[in-house]
Amino acid sequence: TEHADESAFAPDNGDASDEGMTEEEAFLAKAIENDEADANQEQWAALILRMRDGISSLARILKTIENLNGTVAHVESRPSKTAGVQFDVLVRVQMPRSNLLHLLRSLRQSSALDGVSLLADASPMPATTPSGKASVTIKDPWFPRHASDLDNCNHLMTKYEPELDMNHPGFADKVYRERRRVIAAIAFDYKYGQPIPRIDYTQDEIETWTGVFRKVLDIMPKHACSQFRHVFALLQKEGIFREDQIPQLDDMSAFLKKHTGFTLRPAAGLLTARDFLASLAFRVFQSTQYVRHKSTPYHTPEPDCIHELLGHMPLLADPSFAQFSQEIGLASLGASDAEIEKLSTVYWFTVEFGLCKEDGDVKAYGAGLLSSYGELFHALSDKPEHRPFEPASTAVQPYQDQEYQPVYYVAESFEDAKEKFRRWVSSGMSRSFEVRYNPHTERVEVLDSV
Ligand code: HBI
Ligand code: FE
Repeated sequence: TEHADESAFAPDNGDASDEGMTEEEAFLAKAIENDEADANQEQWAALILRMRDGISSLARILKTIENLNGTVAHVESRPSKTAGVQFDVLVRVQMPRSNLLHLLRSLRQSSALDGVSLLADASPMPATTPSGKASVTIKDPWFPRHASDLDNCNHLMTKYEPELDMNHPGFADKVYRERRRVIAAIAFDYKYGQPIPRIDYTQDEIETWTGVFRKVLDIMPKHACSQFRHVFALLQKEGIFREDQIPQLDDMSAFLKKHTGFTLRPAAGLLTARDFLASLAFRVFQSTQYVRHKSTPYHTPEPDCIHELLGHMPLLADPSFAQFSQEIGLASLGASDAEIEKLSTVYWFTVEFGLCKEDGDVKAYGAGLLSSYGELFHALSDKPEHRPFEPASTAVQPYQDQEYQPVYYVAESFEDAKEKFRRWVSSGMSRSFEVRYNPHTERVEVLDSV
């Protein structure tokens, strides 16, 4: 699966003072000169690439690394604070020393880059925090303590970026990629407390929305759980859900706030599980704002705002479901990587693909089912297996993100799922403290246990 959450980005103080060879690079060059035999030795290194415009040239750089017999272990991007640089991209590689030196020299000549830093001798995965604070032990992990700390929780998984994934439906579409870049910039610039900028959606984008909206209207009466249908009707009544208009995140956020205190933040794409789950602890949902490529209106390899709005938002306005979501978020704060993986899996089989009982029938409540026609009918057919939701076993069930699931979990109710989840968390997590959310201060309080 996909998680490599710990970031090795150093604090970004905005100064890119990179004149000529760095100390590490000089050291590397000398080591190779002095000892020819050493040139083929495999070396771990972390590079920080300062991309001038967009991350599209990253694909080419990664290809170069591959050609130089390098192995890319980790890629991470974040918006840069340096003027004239759009993104800082951290790339952790393992490659022969001489090739590494060669790579550095050619990167330094690249017009796409404003500079490269080499963090030599980076071990495969050093313990640092998303905020780049000094190395920490598992007992003292960094995690957001206040809703405003989520400004630092916007690390993207690069798995499905249209600029990097050749199979992405938007890969070859320049106009689409530019649109994505503009909308992603809004998310990267966003700070806690600001209104979410409105997007003037194009006719093409609205058409894609209309198509999916109609399908949801079509399947909902028979297959969606009652809570989903209830909120959906409210959203229609308030004019937020209409077939001829894509809802603005800011309006949706205000609606959710009234019902459950949930609010939205704009997200640039698929976030790391750790960042995404952490926001749920604050009743914040990080939602994408772009629309899938028009060539694949009923399928998207990554979340888009149609999926978030139609699939996720209705239930975030349901008190019981909102609380269940927040519990998953709270459990993720300070969790180990292995625990984050388990929590993601629980999230996957509940919030994304969950089924529940209702008056003797099985209904869908998962966003991935309610916003995707095909999988919904598969899930409710007799092909896949239905099992009762049980966090301990659900958490270790392998899942599919390319094809339909072979197994779905059926909850008795949101209340029951929440109770079971709570019990599982209190019996099985490794952390030595408990957390409690204070809604008045929007702060997570840490309670030492034992
Ligand atoms: N990022 N923007 C965004 N939207 C999601 O729905 C999302 C995410 N990152 C991870 C994720 N969902 C889940 O698959 C779990 O890994 C938590
Ligand atoms: Fe989703």
